[in-house]
Amino acid sequence: MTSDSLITSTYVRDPFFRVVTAPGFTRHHIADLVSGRCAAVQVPNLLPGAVCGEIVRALSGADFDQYGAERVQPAVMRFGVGVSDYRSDGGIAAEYWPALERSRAAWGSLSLPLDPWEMARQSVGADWPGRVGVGRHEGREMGAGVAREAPQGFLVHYDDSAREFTDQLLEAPLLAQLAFNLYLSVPESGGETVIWRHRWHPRDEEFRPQGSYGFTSECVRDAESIEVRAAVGDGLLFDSRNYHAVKPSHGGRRIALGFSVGVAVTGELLAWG
Ligand SMILES: O=C(O)CCC(=O)C(=O)O
Ligand SMILES: [Fe+2]
Repeated sequence: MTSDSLITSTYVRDPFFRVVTAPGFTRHHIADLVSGRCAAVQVPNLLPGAVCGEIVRALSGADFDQYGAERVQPAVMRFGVGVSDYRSDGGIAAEYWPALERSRAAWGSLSLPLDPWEMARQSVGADWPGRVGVGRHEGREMGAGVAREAPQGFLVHYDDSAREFTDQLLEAPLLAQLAFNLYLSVPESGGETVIWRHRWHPRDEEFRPQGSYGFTSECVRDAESIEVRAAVGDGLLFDSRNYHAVKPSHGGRRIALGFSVGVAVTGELLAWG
């Protein structure tokens, strides 16, 4: 055996960088995600398939908007507003608030039999000792989340409000930030979520095309990764500071409800879209 093959064959994985599958989210899962003892927690059947189908049917007649096309290519569609499209000088652009009002009205017009955001927050926080709610910014409640569809997937990127917003995003300072997704519809193939054991480093900027939210895959070439294939109704939580991407979908729509979850100094879990 040459020393080269020895090096490649002794590639060691981090036993903590794994996907945990569980019947429900617990406080231990959230602690493990924040402290790096797991990479993602997947809860099958968080929402019954029939309810997912009902929401998908309601959304199929709805007009999705596109995330800012100069920043997000290939295109990602959204129903509802995401604050990432309303960043201005390190803070929230004034136009976010009226857009959020329109988004609330649009969600209201779907006349869903239940509030999926409230339901999703309750399941993330079912075992959490503190309050679970929607984050506030200068006295105003943020958006609860967005429905997203990315037929061509998401590029390799990370989400970290502490870096993206130099102003404090929520009233309560945050200790950690997780990403939550609930998959309402999944394609026959593709659409996997890939998470890398790598966090932003200044030298990564050389892999970010000017103005893009995403990085080229070179950025994570040496990093360990895990892949999550979700089924309809699955909930997924992960630390969004780890780089992640979504593969293109084939055969059928991939629609997910998504929001960020902040672990606040107040002991609260605070969601925002
Ligand atoms: O749709 C997914 O699986 C992940 C989307 C994403 O980038 C996020 O939730 O931050
Ligand atoms: Fe993300």
